[in-house]
Order: sequence, then C-alpha cells, then structure tokens
Amino acid sequence: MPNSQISDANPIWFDPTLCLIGGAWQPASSAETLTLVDPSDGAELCQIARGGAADIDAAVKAAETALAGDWGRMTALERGRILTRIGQLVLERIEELAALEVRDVGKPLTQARADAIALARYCEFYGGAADKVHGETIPYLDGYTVYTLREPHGVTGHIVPWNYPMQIIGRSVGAALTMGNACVLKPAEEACLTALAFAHIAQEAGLPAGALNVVPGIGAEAGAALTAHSGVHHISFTGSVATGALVQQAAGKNVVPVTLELGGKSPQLVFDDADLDAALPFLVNAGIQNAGQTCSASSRILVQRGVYETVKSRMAEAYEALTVGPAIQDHRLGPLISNRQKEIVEGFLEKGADLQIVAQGHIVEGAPATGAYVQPRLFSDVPANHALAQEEIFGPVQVLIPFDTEEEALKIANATAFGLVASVWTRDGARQMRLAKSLRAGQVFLNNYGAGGGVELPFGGVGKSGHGREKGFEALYGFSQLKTVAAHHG
Ligand code: TXE
Repeated sequence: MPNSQISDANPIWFDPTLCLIGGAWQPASSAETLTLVDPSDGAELCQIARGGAADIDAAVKAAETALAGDWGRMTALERGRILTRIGQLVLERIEELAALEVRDVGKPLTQARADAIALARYCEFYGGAADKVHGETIPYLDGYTVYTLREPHGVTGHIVPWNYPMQIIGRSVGAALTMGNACVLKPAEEACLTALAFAHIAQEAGLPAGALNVVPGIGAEAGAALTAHSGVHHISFTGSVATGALVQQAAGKNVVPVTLELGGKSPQLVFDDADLDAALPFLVNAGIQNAGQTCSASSRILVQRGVYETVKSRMAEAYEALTVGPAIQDHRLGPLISNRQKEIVEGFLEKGADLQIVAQGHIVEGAPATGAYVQPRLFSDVPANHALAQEEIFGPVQVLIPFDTEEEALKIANATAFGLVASVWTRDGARQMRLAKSLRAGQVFLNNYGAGGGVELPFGGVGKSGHGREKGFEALYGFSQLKTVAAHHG
C-alpha cells in the first residue's frame, strides 16, 4: 500500500498477511491467517499469517544460510552501521509506527510514540556498541598466549509479547543482531504489526536476507515450534510464567540457553521522610502506564504509617482524574489488549471483592462497549498475602499496604514469588543503601521509578520474574558466547 494512503483509520502500509523468511515476504505455508483485532472497539483490524512448524523450520534454515553467507562474514563495524541506519529510519517513521501500535495494541498515541523512540534508541545504542564488545588477553603460564573471542550463538529465537512489541524487539533482536546472530522472531498473535514494520525497515536499511526472519502465529504452534527446533541456539522469551516454564523445558531438551523475562509484582516503598511531591506521580504512573500491562508495573505501594493517609488520599485524587478511552484519543489509559485480558483482570477484581476500593478512574463517554476497557482501581489496606498483593494482574490495579518499620517493609516487599523491580522513597541515605542491597529484584530505584526506562540499564529478574539480563551491554554478553584460545609457543 503506498504511503499516501496511510491514515488513522488505515495505518497499515505493508501486506500484514506475510511472513519474512530469507529476505522474501511470503504467506504461511498453510496459507492460513489469523484475525487481528483493534482493542479500542473490538473490530477486525486485519488478517495476519498463521505461521506454523514448517514456516519456523524454513526461517531457521534461512538464518543458518545468512550466518554462512554475507551476514556471517560482516564485520562488527558494518553490523553496527546497519543497526544505526535502522534506528535512523525508525526515528523518521515514528508517526507511522505509533499509528500501527495505537490500533494494534490500543496504546494511547503518546505512549506509542515513546515506544517507537525507544526502539530507535535501542538500535542507536547497539549500533554504536557493535565494535566495542571484545575479548581479552589473559596472563597465563610461561610460553602461552591466551585470549578470548566473543562469538554469536548462531540462530536466536525471539518470542515477543503484545504489551511493548517495539521496545522488546529493540532490546532483544537489536542486541542479538549486533553480536552477529541471525534471528527468528515470533511476535504475539494479538499484536504483531510493528514487528512486521520493523522487518520492512531493517530490509530498507540494508540488513542482509535471513539475518532477521519474522513468523507470526499462535504461541502453541509457531512459538512452540521455535522453542523446540534443534537448529536454534538461544531463546529469548518475554511473557507469562507458565509459558516461560514451557519455553525453558523445550530449550532444555536441546540444551539451549534461555533468557526469560516473566513480569512481576514490583513494590514501591514510601517512608515517612520521603519527598511525597516527587514520589506521587511515580507511584501512580508506574501502576497505570500501558493500562497496567507492563512487566515492571508497580502494583504494590508499601507506605509507612506516618504518611499512609496522606499518600492514600493524594493517590485517590490522582486516580479520580484518570481517564480511559480509545487509544487514538490519547487518554491516560487505553483499552487492555483484548477482551480475554479484560476477563483476566475482572477475575482478579472479583477476588478483591472483600477489599476496600479507595478510588477509581473513569471510562470516557462514547468509548465503544465492545472495547476492552477497565476502570483503574486503587485498593487500600490490602493484606500482604492477598491474591491482589501476590499475583501479577496485568491491568490498572494497585494495592496500598501499610507498614511500621523498615524491617517489616523489606519483609513484605520480598514476600512474593517475583523480583523484577523495586523502588525506595526516603531521604535517609543509609536506609537507601541497606534496602538497595537487600531488596530481591533485578533493578532497584532510589527516589525514582524506572529511571526513564534507559536502554543502557541492564534489566531482568530473579525468582519467577525470570533470569538473564537484557538491555545495556549485559544483553550483548548474553547474546554471545566466549571462546578461550590458548596458544603454546614456548
Ligand atoms: O502470555 P504468554 P499471554 C503475563 C501477564 C498476562 C499473562 C498472559 O500476566 O496476563 O502473561 O498473557 C507466546 N511456546 N504477561 O497469554 O502465553 C505467545 O504467542 C512458545 C507478562 O499473552 O506468555 C506470545 O508471543 N511460545 C509479560 C508470548 O508467548 C508461546 C508480557 C507471550 O504469551 C507458547 C505478556 C508456547 N507454548 C504477558 N505459548 C511480561 N513479562 O511483560 C504462547 N507463546
């Protein structure tokens, strides 16, 4: 479709029914398609390919061919230049990418633009880093010279969810390509348009055929085929704990490393001496951003008793001002990804029927009844062992939990199965240091939350939040393996 025909109503400028395999856009071998739905109104958006095992197999073979050819021979500098060029093209096409995400994911326009900018930033960061990751020489026995080489794994599989497609593609595919791997990307069946758009842009930037292959499809079909494929040498997965466990099992059969990012129940700890004016926007936004469908969403707010009532009433005020509506209207919250996700969230709300709702946001008038809208809800005085304080809801729901002492706060904060992110709001420097050490999380923020999501900052979890680190230079180490070369020369 020519670019002149792009509009809010029809933002798709490529054929969404095709997979990219070995540089060629082609239908799934079964010729079957799936329906993508716009969650703002529940209407069909377009058809996408229903890729399966045969398409995954073809994609893995295409990746192997790329590794044996131009892509495998490319220098780190050349790979970096291509990544940088992709980043530049993404920056030029922010509006096009954002328009796709608005319709596909139901992301408010401002958030969709921010995701496109983050995707560009990943490509820029990794493009610049490509020729700066290298091995070392190791002092050893007399008569030896020993050094290490950083090499790609080979074919990497990337299973991406629907909540932040652009950011997750940037951090995982971006880093894998940088290290010279050839990628097979399986985007989520609920939202895959920006994955396809990214692949078009990468081709335009000169990425050789087969370095990136994209096979949309259902998780249990294309996703399972990718994780079970014996030609895949590394798997990166972001999604639910249950599916992550299946992915790890499948990878285990082939003895293949996996990076798992499985969400969380991330707490913010607010002490009596905190700067509440600084904290308040973060306390709320970290819970409702992307309608709460964020792996690092802060769904638990632990507040010391001295400021508990103040924090409660100020958060309640902020909640009452929250509006939820069609993504294109750019409210604070759009719809959830699907009516299925809405049912999951409503199931949790039923579990919370015994709890006190302090405040809720509002669905705007005229929002289609067929859209996947949920009112954001703030609960107070939630027992730390309640389902709403323990399980990932993945919707706009936050719980307030009071505490008396630092020791108690730490105990509550660490008492879930997850450990992705935590933050501490206090002016007490010693307390900051103590908690930074003892909080069970992959990232700890002191007097902020998320640090703006910096692509430079290693990210990943402990416990059921997963393992392995993405983002920053750590991702480049994860998407490569070290070879030790020991030369005996006397
Ligand atoms: O996740 P799945 P769903 C959590 C969140 C949400 C719940 C369910 O709590 O409510 O998961 O969401 C692919 N082999 N998160 O059902 O199933 C699937 O096609 C290989 C947190 O969407 O984990 C998609 O591409 N792949 C999370 C991806 O896995 C399979 C983001 C995620 O789907 C597969 C999303 C299989 N057998 C959901 N089955 C986060 N950490 O941010 C599915 N997939």
